[in-house]
Amino acid sequence: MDGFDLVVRGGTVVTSSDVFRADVGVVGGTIAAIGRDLRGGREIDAGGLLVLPGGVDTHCHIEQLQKGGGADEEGWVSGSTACLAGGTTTVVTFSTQFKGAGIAGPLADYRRRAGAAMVDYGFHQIITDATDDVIWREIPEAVAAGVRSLKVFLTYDALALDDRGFLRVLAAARRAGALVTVHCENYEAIRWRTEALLAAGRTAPKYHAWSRPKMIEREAAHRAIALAEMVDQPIQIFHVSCSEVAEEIARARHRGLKVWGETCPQYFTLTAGHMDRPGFEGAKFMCSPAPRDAADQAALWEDIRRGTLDVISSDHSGWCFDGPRGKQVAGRDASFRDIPNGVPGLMARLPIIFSVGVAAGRIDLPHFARLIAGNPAKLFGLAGKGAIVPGNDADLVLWDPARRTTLTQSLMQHAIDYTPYEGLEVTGWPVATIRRGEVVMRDNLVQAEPGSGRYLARGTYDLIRPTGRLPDGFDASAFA
Ligand code: DUC
Ligand code: ZN
Ligand code: ZN
Repeated sequence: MDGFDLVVRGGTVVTSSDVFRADVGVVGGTIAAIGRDLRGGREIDAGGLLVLPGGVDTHCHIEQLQKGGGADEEGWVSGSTACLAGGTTTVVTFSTQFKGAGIAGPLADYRRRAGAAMVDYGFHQIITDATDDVIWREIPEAVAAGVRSLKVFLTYDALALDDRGFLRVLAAARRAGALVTVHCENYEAIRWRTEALLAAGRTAPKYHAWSRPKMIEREAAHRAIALAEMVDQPIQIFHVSCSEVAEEIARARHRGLKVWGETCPQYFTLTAGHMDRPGFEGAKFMCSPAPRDAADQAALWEDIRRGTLDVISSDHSGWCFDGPRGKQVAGRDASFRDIPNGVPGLMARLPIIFSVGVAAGRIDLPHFARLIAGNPAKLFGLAGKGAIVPGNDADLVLWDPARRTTLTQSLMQHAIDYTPYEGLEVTGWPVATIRRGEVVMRDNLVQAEPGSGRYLARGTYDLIRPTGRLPDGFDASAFA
């Protein structure tokens, strides 16, 4: 067969279910055929390489607005560059609401800023203030504009919703037809332990983990699931750090609830011990929930294998280590309470998960493809993304499964000034990234036009339809 604009020839294609030798033919940026002996105007030799779906990162923070003004240090051009260099072609990032303000204004600002994107993108809307106007007018408008997921925080002074506020958001999402993602940690328990640690003079970065032990995450996940069950609203629990939380998800799923779980590379590679480095160095590894220990990592792999956790995102956060705006915003002697949470990982996500997952023999190739692309695309309604099938966008990564690389800051193409994975040796590396049929990265060199990324307005889809099971059969979301 000929007449393709582009043919990726002779690679080993990895779909969500199979692995086989084939050519991939592209017409007009879309996968037109998968087969043998395809011919096209341009051909790329993929002999000896895997052909993977372009990565879909449904939890990453790019150019997020800060309360005091300005945005965090990862902009759309640098963030997209890091994504494409690491094999990710689609992201869902965040629009934030500040308490006391609405969501339409910031969302318009995020849309404008994302005009520079070089990856395809969508937004989750963070809700921190469940006012009547936000709940009854602004959320439906945002969802109608294609922002089909909301994020709520159950902790953090500036972000946390109380249970009533959370219920109101769940109800609004149910009415509008949106997924709710949840940061699960118990706010009051963290406050109490933090007060105690600070009073005891335990202020170093390592005490971040002490301030939020696993039961704090588990309790919040249990509560989030119970409240979501009461409203009959599908949720995804973000950044699951330990099996205790996955157990809550498994139990919910067993009962037929629509509850999904995401985890991140940091929970397979970092431990609380990393935060115990001398001086302020431990701040580089500080994220929430906190990294746990080696036994927790092993248990988390079991949750991946069972399918309880079915998405691995980066949770990339835009805090530099040096300088006045990032980890040291409160000074180099700041207590753990005042150090911003989050680690960078846009570029490292696929190499790490391939290495510790596939190369280490823990998961097979289709499972890898589902975790980093297929499942997030399905769960978040990203039509045409996440899988190598005819009709989908031709988002592909040519992957050398044997190449060994030592991760180091000079390889990362993000704007952040460090990587928490410094010195980590990985097996498997992206050789080329193709976005909608265009080769946008080759041998670590990203060549894409700022503004060539597309906004993905997400329409309604079956997966997040409520189950129809309500306590007493009463749909409270119709009234409050
Ligand atoms: N939660 C996130 O989702 N991202 C960064 C920090 C945090 O606590
Ligand atoms: Zn979070
Ligand atoms: Zn996050």
